[in-house]
Amino acid sequence: MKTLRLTAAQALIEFLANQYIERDGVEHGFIGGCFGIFGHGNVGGIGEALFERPDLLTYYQARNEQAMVHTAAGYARMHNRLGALACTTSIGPGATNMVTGAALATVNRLPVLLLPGDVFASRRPDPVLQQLEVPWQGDVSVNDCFRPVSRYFDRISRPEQIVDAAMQAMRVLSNQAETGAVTLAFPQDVQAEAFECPSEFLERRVWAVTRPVPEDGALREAAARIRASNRPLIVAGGGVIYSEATESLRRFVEATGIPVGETQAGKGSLPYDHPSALGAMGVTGTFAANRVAAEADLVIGFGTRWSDFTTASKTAFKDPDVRFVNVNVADFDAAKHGGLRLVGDARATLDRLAELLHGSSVEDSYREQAARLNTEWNAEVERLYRLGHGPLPAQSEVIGAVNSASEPTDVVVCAAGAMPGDLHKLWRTRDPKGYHVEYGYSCMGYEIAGGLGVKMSAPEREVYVLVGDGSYLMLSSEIVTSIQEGLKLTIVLVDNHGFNSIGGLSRSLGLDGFGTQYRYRRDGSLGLDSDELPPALLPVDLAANAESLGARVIRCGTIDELRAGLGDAKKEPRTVVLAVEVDRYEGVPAYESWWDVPIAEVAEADSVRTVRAEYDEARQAERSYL
Ligand SMILES: Cc1ncc(C[n+]2csc(CCOP(=O)(O)OP(=O)(O)O)c2C)c(N)n1
Ligand SMILES: [Mg+2]
Repeated sequence: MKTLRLTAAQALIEFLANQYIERDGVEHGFIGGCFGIFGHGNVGGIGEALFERPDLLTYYQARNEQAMVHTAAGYARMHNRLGALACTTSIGPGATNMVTGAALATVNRLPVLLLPGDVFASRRPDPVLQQLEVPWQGDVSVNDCFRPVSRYFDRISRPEQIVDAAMQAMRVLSNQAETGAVTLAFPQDVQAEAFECPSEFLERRVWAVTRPVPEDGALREAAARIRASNRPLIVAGGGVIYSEATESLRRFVEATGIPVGETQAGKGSLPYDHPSALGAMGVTGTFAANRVAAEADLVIGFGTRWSDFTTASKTAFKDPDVRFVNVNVADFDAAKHGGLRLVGDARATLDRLAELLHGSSVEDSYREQAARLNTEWNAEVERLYRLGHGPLPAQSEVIGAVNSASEPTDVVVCAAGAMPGDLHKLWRTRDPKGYHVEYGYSCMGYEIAGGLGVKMSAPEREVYVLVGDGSYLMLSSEIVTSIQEGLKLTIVLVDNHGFNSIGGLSRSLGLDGFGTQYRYRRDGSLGLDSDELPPALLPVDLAANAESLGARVIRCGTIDELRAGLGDAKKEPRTVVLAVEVDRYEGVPAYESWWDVPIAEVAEADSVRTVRAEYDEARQAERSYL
């Protein structure tokens, strides 16, 4: 066997540069680069390997380790999971900063390769700077925090272990059912240690992504149930988009007349104006989708993990005899709600089901109901886009302005706050990759960092990042990376002086917005929404902050100014931040849905006791689908 004498880090970097992925006969390089922040735990190991061979993987410098994992997640999602980034950190805080990013990637089933540095495998300098010692367990390091949030975890305690670990890492990253964060904890001494690396390890390797089809019996049973159903409903999740099944879905829907509701990750499965498109499903859903769901007798989930937002905390489907058919590459998700399990790729399964259902269609009246609801919903969107609210505009008008300014193939990115719900309802999606709201982990701070990953993945598209002031304050540092790399983002900073979404939730729970605004402490209190004195708002100027990071800033006082600013932003080559203030109290309503958020069972305040009584009542509708 031919070998080369390489450090473990050099071998890994060369291996990663030679990994390819193939689906439908098309091959791509899999690892698009390596993000990193160096410290003593990786600078001489992976840092040296990247320094020595810049031809293998491009090194990208991040500002924050959590952010760079978000960037990797955004990149992977935009690549429909057929591309990924590696992330290298030092030991200790640099490593644990990635834990939140790892959880986000795993929740959203997105491949990211994490390479946290780890304490010396030799243990000779123990405790090394930043080592956490566990007095009763000698083999623990902070990197054990990655175990529950990773789909694959290994610690490389000898250099030759990198060979098998890297192969397993690729197996999981490229597996559509198993993918998520893959963590190879890499002790700082082992990274730099040389070994005889088999040259075959470094050869070009292609990982095939197949399109598995469920077994025939299950397919026939599903087709029989669909034929027997009077009011079937499709719920399209992220799996439809990742499998590039949107065309197959359109054909299937046009042939069968079955209407479609979309999850956050599945939004864009059908264009918004398709007559069978009911739009967003569940807590943040449209009246169109929620009305049809309430009466559906058969629910066919394609590539969804059935979060509480989709099922409206298990109240959305009200027919006592409703049954589920679950098409999913992951058996785990296919088994939910006692559904008929169709374990397979969304596109291949849709095409097979279309053959089996040839000539079968729902009643015309049901088809027409969906088309009518689509039109009625569209009118509601138009109303909310053009409220003309003042003196401060409503958030729905901001969304309308951005939607009108954007091209169909541009991408809107968001993650947390009141905007994801409003976008889910109101954004008119015209392209399967045009909508990118991270709502699996709904992580404040994903927006700008994730948007950067989207832009890296699709530089030809404009990327519109919608970010609240709370999320901006939590993590906006990757504006600097966007400037450094010439990756333009159009960031719309929607300021309402605090946590509007949670403020609304707080008020609905009888808590008067407690602790959700950015105010000075006055008379010992941070203030409540019903205070008589006007709020003493903190003098935070986020636009000035963005400017100081190198972005072009446009301050917009009105929706007309925002529209003009969005026009100017298109001509700007670097990252632009459009700052706009919105009315905290002018929200988009919920449409015939419910979300289970518990409130205190015993309380002094009448407002809380009233809400608790309503909660106990509403909870009666929550059911198991078994
Ligand atoms: C990291 C993280 N911490 C806390 C939360 C809970 N949370 C959800 S939305 C929100 C407020 C977001 O504020 P902002 O970005 O200003 O958006 P707004 O609610 O004002 O629309 C909070 C605290 C979260 N989703 N993510
Ligand atoms: Mg806010």
